[in-house]
Amino acid sequence: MLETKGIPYKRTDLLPVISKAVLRGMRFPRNTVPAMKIDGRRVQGTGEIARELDRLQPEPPLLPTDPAQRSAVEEAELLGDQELQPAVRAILWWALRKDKEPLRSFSEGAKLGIPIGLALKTASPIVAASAHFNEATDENVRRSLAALPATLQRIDDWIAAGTIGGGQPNVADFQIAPSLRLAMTLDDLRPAIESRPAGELAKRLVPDYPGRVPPILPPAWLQPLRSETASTA
Ligand SMILES: N[C@@H](CCC(=O)N[C@@H](CS)C(=O)NCC(=O)O)C(=O)O
Repeated sequence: MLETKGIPYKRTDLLPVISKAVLRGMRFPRNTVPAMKIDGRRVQGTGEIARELDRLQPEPPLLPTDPAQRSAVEEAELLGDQELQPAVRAILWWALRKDKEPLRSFSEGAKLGIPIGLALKTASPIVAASAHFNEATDENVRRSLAALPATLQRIDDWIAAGTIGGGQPNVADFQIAPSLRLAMTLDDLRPAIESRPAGELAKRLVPDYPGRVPPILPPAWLQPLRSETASTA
């Protein structure tokens, strides 16, 4: 979003879980990333950051001014934040708890301030805690996978309607595309996403995304996505 506005910035990446303590230590009101200090103020969360950036520098807008367009974008934003992202996180942490080896691939290019090897040594408790915080239970992952085809269809429909996926990305694009891109790091999920409009949008907005998880999910759990790939082929 900062790049869209042409605002220069310095980025720091934080390890999951450790991020909570760091943000508290920096006196941010909540414990989630993204979190930004701008002109001495602390602004946190994709949505709040977008609205603050629009206030500081209105052009190009991250939220449409037309009321009907704005409420459509806000509906898409909500789905990205409340449905898509939690589902993808639960699936990813479930997979990483089964096999930690792919974690190394996610650290590529991270600006952590400590060596990657050292960071990876702390991985076990972080993966366990993240799996817990993100409700990476068998039941939740199965439910998330079953709900994914409908979520992807809603995203494709918003792209067709021009709510997201336009030439000028808005806050809903920025809320949705990174989660789609994260989902595409899983070999199990990528085929169901990459060739549809949602996948094209994710690749366009987030061309480089580190991380790759080889197939690991039980095939029966992936059935809802398989039939989806077949019916859209
Ligand atoms: N989509 C949310 C993301 C906020 C969020 O849930 N961030 C996660 C990471 S993606 C977080 O910091 N969780 C704390 C943790 O996992 O320790 C937003 O709009 O800001």
